[in-house]
Amino acid sequence: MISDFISTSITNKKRLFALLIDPDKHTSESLFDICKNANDARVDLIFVGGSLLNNNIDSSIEFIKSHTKIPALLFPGNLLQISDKADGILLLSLISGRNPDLLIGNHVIASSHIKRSNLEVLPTGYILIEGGKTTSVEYMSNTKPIPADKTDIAIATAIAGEMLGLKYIYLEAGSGANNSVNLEMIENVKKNINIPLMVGGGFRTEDDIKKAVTAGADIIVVGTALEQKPQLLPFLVKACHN
Ligand code: 1GP
Repeated sequence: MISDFISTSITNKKRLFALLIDPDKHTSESLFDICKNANDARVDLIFVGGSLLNNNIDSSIEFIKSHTKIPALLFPGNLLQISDKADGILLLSLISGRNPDLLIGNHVIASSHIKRSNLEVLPTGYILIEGGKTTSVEYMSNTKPIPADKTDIAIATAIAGEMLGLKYIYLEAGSGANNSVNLEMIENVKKNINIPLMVGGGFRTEDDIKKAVTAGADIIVVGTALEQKPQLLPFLVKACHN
């Protein structure tokens, strides 16, 4: 089970690196390369998802699964991105927003389908934080992010998510954010919850990742920086693991 792998790693003080792959940003050649690099760099998890859906999600995941044994989790940007070819799904409830479809509506539509699949479900409180520009997730979700300096609201939102029974919290600055989630917010959210904390959006350097891990992130998610500079992957993974 992926959830066991995550909790055992965290118990052993190992932080995990999740590589975000947006199938729409890849050709089969670049997907092959990124899978090979992910194996070599010892990436822990692969998240698959994006804001749109141009490439077929089933075939993208089948391709990924045929080139790596790293667990592949759906990170669905919308209902079309559900595929039982993956190992699991981050079932995201956008708890920072007040869009009922993204809090519960889409989950109702997809629940029977997901239940019939073999997907392992990871119920995740998804918290969007202002990242210095309008990101795709903000625009597509039609929700307002929590302002970057409102740590108290982020903490209260994360606590509420945990109280509602969600098993993971994901602090998201948005793909390609100018500013990743600030360290004070990571540290204070982490102090106030007892479930694993994922953090993503705008990480570009080893230093960004080291600082986020030190502040309390259990799982670091990186996508855009590696689309732009795939050669960074081993260094970013190392920064997360050390
Ligand atoms: C986006 O948190 C992820 O949902 C990753 O963000 O693409 O900025 O790395 P980046």
